[in-house]
Amino acid sequence: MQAHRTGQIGKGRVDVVLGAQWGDEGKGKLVDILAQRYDVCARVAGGSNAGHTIVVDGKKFKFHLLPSGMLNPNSTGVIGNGVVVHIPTLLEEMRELELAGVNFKDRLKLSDRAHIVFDFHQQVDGLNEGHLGRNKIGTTKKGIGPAYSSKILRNGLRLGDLEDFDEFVKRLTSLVEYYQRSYGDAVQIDLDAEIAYYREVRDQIWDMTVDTIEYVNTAYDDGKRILIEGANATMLDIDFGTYPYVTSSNPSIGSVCTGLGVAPIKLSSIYGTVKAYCTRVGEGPFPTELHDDTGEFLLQKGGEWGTTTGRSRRCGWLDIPQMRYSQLVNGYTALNLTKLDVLTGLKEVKIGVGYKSDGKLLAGMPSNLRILSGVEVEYETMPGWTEDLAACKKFSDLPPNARAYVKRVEELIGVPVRWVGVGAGRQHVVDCL
Ligand code: 2SA
Ligand code: GDP
Ligand code: MG
Repeated sequence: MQAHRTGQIGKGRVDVVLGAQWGDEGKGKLVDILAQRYDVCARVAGGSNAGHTIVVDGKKFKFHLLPSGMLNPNSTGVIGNGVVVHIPTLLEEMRELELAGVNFKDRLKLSDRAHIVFDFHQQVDGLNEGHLGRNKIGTTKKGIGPAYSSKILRNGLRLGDLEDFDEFVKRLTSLVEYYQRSYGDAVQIDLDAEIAYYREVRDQIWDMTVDTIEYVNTAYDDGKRILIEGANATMLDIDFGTYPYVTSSNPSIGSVCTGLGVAPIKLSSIYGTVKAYCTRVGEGPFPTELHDDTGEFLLQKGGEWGTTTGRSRRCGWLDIPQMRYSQLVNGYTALNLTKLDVLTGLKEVKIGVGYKSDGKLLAGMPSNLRILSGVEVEYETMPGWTEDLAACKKFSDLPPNARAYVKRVEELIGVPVRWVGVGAGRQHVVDCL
């Protein structure tokens, strides 16, 4: 019997890149850098809400559904069963990247178990944001919540359902009726046009659809190196994040197993990506948020606008209680500390080191948002630096105050910093090894 069928450790390797804060830490950039040395690059959760920007030789590439590792021509992209796929977005993203010179031929595998995001899921996402039944969350309106709702409610459709198209049409019709009953005239669905669209793209999608669980585990047994790209981040996790101001998936470590079908024993390194400061887009508590000139400085200098929606991101200081919680949940083996260059020019740099509520230091991350929103954050202040970091390659190349900042972050979180980001380009990275 083959090793993957018994769940035993084979010859391959599985490493993971996760977002450690509220997203947009720069996961895509690290995945792109690492992917040059991996055979397979996989997405395991979320959908086209994600936005990963990669800059190579000054040229910008934006990824939403496709794994960011696909710029490496030798790596195969996998969209795991835990991802929700909006097919028009996927095809458009492939088309744009093809125009930019990326070849997808035989390089993309879609899980037959991945659920489909329909246009009406996106419409409903917008309706829900308009206060139909809950508070505004500030979603990307990409249909993520409604598509995962269909999955959980068990009336969703999966890519594998495209195999028998007549059955697909029957189930799609029932799903549309369900939404029409639930939302009445507020949703506009042209069922015939939907069916015609899926009939047209069915073969193209079906050609890329496989049993990715078998594919990934066989690759592992064959000694292949697999890189998993997290989308979104721990504080947006439906279980661990600031619920209800979260996304509808599990962007933390658990989804690597449930969203791809890889056993935990096969995982090697877990890289947490953490921005040298902190940002959040959408609603919800953000204890170290800055509403002053420094916040504006970080927004402008960091170019903190959403990769998918263009919304401006809220900015604040690095939050250690949040990072300790993130470490607790994910067990990072090393950190990727990004955007250190953005702090250059600040006279002083602050780090949030403790949360106090009613004068008492809190031990963990409060689940109660009233408490989290009201915490008083204790800060440590460190001297800033003015030197340009762009050319730094080794830790010793960084100016002393920047080195002291990285060391203090490492000490406070208790995880070694392996990489430091010093610019948006693929070459702008310090490898601390
Ligand atoms: P959703 O659309 O249901 O997942 O939104 C729920 C919450 O999750 C947040 N969210 C994100 N936060 C940061 N970055 C994301 N991706 C894009 C990017 C965002 C953009 O890379 O910039 O372009 O605006 C992302 N996707 C979801 C969202 O803001 C809600 O708080
Ligand atoms: P992701 O969702 O975690 O992949 O991050 P995004 O791509 O949404 O946002 C990160 C932004 O910061 C992108 O525009 C990146 O090009 C940029 N970026 C990544 N790392 C660095 C860095 O070290 N320095 C600077 N200045 N920009 C960076
Ligand atoms: Mg992003």
